[in-house]
Parts: sequence; structure tokens; C-alpha cells
Amino acid sequence: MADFERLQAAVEAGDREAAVEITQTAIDEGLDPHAILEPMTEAMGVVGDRFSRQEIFVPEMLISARAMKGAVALLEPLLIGAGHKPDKVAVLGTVRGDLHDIGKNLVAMMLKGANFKIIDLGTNTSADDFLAAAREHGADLIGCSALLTTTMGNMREVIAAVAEADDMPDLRVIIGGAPVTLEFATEIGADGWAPDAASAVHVATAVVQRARGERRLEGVIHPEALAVSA
Ligand code: B1M
Repeated sequence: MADFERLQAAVEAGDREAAVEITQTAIDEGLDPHAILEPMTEAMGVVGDRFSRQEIFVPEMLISARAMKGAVALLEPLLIGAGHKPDKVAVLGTVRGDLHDIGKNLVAMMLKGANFKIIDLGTNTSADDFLAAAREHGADLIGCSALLTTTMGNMREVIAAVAEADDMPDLRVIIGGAPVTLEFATEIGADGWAPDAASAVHVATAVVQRARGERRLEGVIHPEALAVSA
């Protein structure tokens, strides 16, 4: 039987092989992929706390990230689901100066499952790169991720660049990442904000629907606003 405590411990210890093996067992048992993700996300929180207390350093954070990525790769087809028929395009990336990509990758997988075609620009993405990719692929949406308090400010550059690009009037921007709040999203003029990958799907979809005139919603779209308006 899949042991979630062992899965969390494996990711904390950076034991990729064990994380992959336990994840495969959980998949074979038919467990919900979102439930399988939980102990891994929990593990990254523990790793971050240990880093803050200087009990571990960057290399240990990195091997935990690799263990989680190895296991998440197995979950990808389940998170995306069958019958994927893209009818919206999103350009995703972690902002300039930031190398964290696990959360952004989860957002990408879940948006694919909600029929978004994803153009993933990876990490350390400049405003110019976001814009060029949006133009090239006729994107409906840009999704920016940031995990550092020192890089979340770079989301402003993306929003300013989109506002200046008068050839893409329907292009919208949603933002997220651990330090990014609704208050910050409001302050910088984002179209949507989501605290996690699952709610990013609802927010992204609603933002595109509003841009297409299919839905009326005021202000920054966020999960609570959607619950109220549903
Ligand atoms: Co870094 N790191 N790190 N790190 N790292 C954090 C973020 C930190 C909180 C650790 C800590 O001190 N407790 C801290 C930031 C402090 C701060 O700014 N407030 C930190 C630091 C300081 C650093 C360095 C500066 C360390 C150094 O060099 N001295 C350095 C910076 C490098 C850089 O980016 N320029 C650094 C480096 C790294 C590694 C490269 C070693 C590695 C990243 C590997 C990788 O991603 N490939 C790493 C890791 C692994 C972490 C922690 C431990 C885990 C991050 C993670 O993957 N979480 C992290 C501690 C923590 O998060 N508690 C930490 C799991 C993931 C599923 O969650 O990414 O939050 P998350 O994504 C969530 C939501 O935020 C949301 O949905 C996701 C899923 O539900 N979400 C979105 C994310 N993007 C979204 C976009 C959306 C919507 C929702 O719309 C578009």
C-alpha cells in the first residue's frame, strides 16, 4: 500500500528513487493524483523551513526539488486527463531572476487539463520574452510565477509591457506563487490571482471568459470572487 508518510520523508531526504517508487504504487492503487501531490508539497514546506533555520543549504533544497519533479512527472498524464482539446492559449513562466519552477509546472499541468495550450518559457523569464511568446502564439493569457520576495516585483514589468502592447488588447495576466498576495495583485493591476495550482485553473478560465465577453466579473479575479459570483 502507498505510504504517504514515506513519500513525504523521501522528498524531504531528496530520495528520488523512493519518491518515484511510492508515487507509482499510489497511482497503481488508483489514488487521486491531487492527494498524492499533497505529501510532496508538504515536504517542500518542511525543506524550506529547514533552510530558513540554516539546518540545510541550497544543494539539499535542490535534491528535494529533483525528487519531487521525478515523482510529479508520473502524475502529469493523470493531472492533464484524457480528451485534452485546447481552445485557449497561455504563456507561462517564472519571472526574471527566479529559478523556482515546481509550482509553475503544476499550474501548467492543471491548465492543460482545462484545455489550455501551454507555452512554457521556464524560469528567469523577462517581460520581453513573455510578450514575444504571447505575440507569436496568439495567447489569451500570460501566467507569471514568483517564489521570492525579491523577484515578485518583476511581475510589474510584465503587466506594464502588456498594457503598452496595443496590438494584443485581449491579452490578460494572472499571477501567483507563495509570496504573491491578492493585495499585491490588485496593487500591480493583474487580471487574476490564484494561491495554488488547482484554483489557478478556475481563475485563468474566468479571466479568459471575461476577456471574450462571456462572463461579467469586476476587479482582480480570484478564487473567492468566483465562489461569490457562481
Ligand atoms: Co528556494 N527559496 N531559493 N530554492 N526554495 C524558497 C522559496 C524560500 C521560501 C525558502 C525559505 O527560506 N524558507 C526562500 C524565499 C524567501 C523569500 O523570498 N521570501 C528561498 C530562497 C531564499 C532561495 C535562494 C535565494 C537561496 C540562496 O541561494 N541563498 C535561491 C534563489 C535562486 C533563484 O531563484 N534565483 C533559492 C534556490 C532554490 C533551489 C534552486 C535550490 C530550489 C528550486 C528548484 C526548482 O524549483 N526547480 C529551491 C526550493 C526547492 C525552495 C523551496 C524549499 C520549495 C519551493 C517549492 O517547490 N515548493 C521553497 C520553500 C517553500 O516553498 N516553503 C524555497 C512546492 C511548490 C508546489 O509550491 O512553488 O509555492 P509553490 O507553488 C504553489 C503556489 O505558490 C502556487 O501554486 C503552486 C502549487 O499549488 N503557484 C501559482 C505558484 N506559481 C503560481 C502561478 C500562478 C498561480 C499559482 O498563476 C500564474
